[in-house]
Amino acid sequence: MSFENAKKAYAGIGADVEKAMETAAATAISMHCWQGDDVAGFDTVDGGAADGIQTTGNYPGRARNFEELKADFEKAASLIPGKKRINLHASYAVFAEGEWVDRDKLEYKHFAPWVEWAKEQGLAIDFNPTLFGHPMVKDGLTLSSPDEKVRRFWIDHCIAVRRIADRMGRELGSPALNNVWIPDGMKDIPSDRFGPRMRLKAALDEIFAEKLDFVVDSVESKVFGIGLESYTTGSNEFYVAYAASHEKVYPLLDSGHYHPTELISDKIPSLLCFFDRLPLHISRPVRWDSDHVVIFDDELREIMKELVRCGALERAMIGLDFFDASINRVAAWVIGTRAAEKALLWALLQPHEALKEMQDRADYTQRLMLMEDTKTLPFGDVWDEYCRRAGVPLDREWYEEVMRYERKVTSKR
Ligand code: RNT
Ligand code: ZN
Repeated sequence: MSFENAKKAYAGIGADVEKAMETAAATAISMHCWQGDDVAGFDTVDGGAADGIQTTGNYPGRARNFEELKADFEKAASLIPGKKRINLHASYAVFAEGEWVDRDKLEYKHFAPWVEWAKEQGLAIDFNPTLFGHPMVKDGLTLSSPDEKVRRFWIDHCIAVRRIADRMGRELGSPALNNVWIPDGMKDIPSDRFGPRMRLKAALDEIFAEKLDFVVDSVESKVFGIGLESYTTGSNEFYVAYAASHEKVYPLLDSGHYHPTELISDKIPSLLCFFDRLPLHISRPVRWDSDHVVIFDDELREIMKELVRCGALERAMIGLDFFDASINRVAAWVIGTRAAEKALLWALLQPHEALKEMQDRADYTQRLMLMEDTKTLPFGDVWDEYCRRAGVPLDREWYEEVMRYERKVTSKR
């Protein structure tokens, strides 16, 4: 009943609720595996989030291995509507009993168990080389290091990972996004900014040299990190220019990687003028790249609105990137991913055509009125119906299930 009323209310501003729900359900959101274990990974004892990224908090129950991470992910995914992918890092290699190889020697077989599981779950995979939390990060540097051995190790790692990503894409019938983020930078004022960037450029050329059809390559810039306050080798300009001058390499926008007043929602339409794909890491920076759990806030809605009004949902590769170790990790996944789904559906229900037309007529008064006055339309009723049709709990109804899981499973770890 309330859904039917909501449908009518939205029809009043020209929005088709049925179509919006269909489009939202068909748009994949890539859930990052690293929310489940504080970016620890399976391949090092004391690695994990390091080198410019940090998790804070010590909430009990983090996933410690492949079985636990899969189980937690499945629990979270079962409480979230919409189409999902899983985003893995190379540090999540699954080794046979007694086996271990370093990151430059990784092979497809170390990820075959993930692919088998993804097939069962009906998920496609995205992938990332892991250039942090490892002893070969020397003086905070990887691909831009002046040490040839260090560069070689990480180039070989990236080449190996890219091949694995290609095979994953083939196996699952959907190209894998393979995103390169490196921590390279300087705590204090550098005396050479050019040399490291030229080394990074040469390293990337080697990494991307092989033509692989089931990989979409991306490079992720960042303004600064803890311990890398003065300079970041992989800056925004560096990577946008790199991607623009290299076939099938894309700049990935992470919403936490810019100056605090700079928003990626404004960068989306700029990049869409030049790139046919647009990979994203949606995060929530609080004063810095803090990777807080994504919530239904203004910038999340603005990001989704841009994707919708630029007609770019099929070109975008929407991924999430947050990690909070201070609250229940399964709940964090559910809250953040549901918020992204919610914002996507919300964006699909806005009167974009009318608003654009008002802008073109310079009728800014009516534009502001309409933007503001659509905010209180009964969106909650549409979201509830969307969840019902997806067979997942409504808002506030999923929480008890996560608590039950905590009592039975994660608190016992
Ligand atoms: C770090 C980048 C990067 C990582 C993940 C784990 O600042 O955002 O994307 O968070 O790859
Ligand atoms: Zn990121």
